[in-house]
Amino acid sequence: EGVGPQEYTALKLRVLEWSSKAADAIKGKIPEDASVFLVPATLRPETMYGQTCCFIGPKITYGLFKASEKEYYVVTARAAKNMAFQGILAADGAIPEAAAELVGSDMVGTLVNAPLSVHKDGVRVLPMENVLPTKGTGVVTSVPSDSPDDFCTVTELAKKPEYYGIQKEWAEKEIVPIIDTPSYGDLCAPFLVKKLKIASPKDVKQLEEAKNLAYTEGFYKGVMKVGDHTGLSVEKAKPLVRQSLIDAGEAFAYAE
Ligand code: A2H
Repeated sequence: EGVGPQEYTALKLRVLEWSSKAADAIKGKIPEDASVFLVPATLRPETMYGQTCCFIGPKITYGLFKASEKEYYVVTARAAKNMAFQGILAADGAIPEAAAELVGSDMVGTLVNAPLSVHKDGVRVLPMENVLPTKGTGVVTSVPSDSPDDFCTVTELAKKPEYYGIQKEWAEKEIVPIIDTPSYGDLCAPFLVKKLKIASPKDVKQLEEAKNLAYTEGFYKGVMKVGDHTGLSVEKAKPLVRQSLIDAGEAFAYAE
């Protein structure tokens, strides 16, 4: 953890189709014509092309918070409070009240639109035990090509779909290369997970090492392989991708 404030990009993943449990929990609590977004906080906006699913903590409680007349955000109450202070929610700086509450596990299977993702038909909400309720928004978008944590979790989910109460194919969306690196190739996270012999999301120590290696290599030596900034270094592409997402209304700045 750094000392200064962490500048995240908060991405807006619009709900296309709720899981049945989530649909029941929010019924009648928000206007029929409102859009609801799951809002993951990321430090790697340039990797959003590679989103294959969206993680929630199965035991974490989330709220639907009003951002405008027609938009609601799904985040933890803690994040909503920070957002209100930052002028992001329609709460006028007051402590925001959730229009509805949802437990993470109830949202599993929900289909969301992931901005920039190569998976244009949407991606599924899936459970991740390692999501911390005390960091970001409690929602994590999954980019298994470049995040060892994400790769390890989708691999685990695809191994035991019944145990996790999901459909196997939800965890098996194609992982496309988005960033090329000199040392680890163009699928940095799968490469490092294999190299360090990481077997499950419980190998926390090796995952930490893989995460540091992937981050340093990707950020300082990576080159974009997809999108408007193909051929540009990650270092230069990152702020450009972030700004275009914000300009398109698909993301906003969030700090904590
Ligand atoms: B990152 P920092 Cl491709 N619990 O986004 C656990 N992890 C969380 C979280 C939470 N509540 N909130 C955010 N995160 C993840 C992309 C990514 C990320 C890539 C590579 C590395 C990476 C796609 N997942 O993060 O502790 C989010 O995953 C490695 C550092 O605030 C977010 O960025 O520094 C990052 O951790 C924020 O971690």
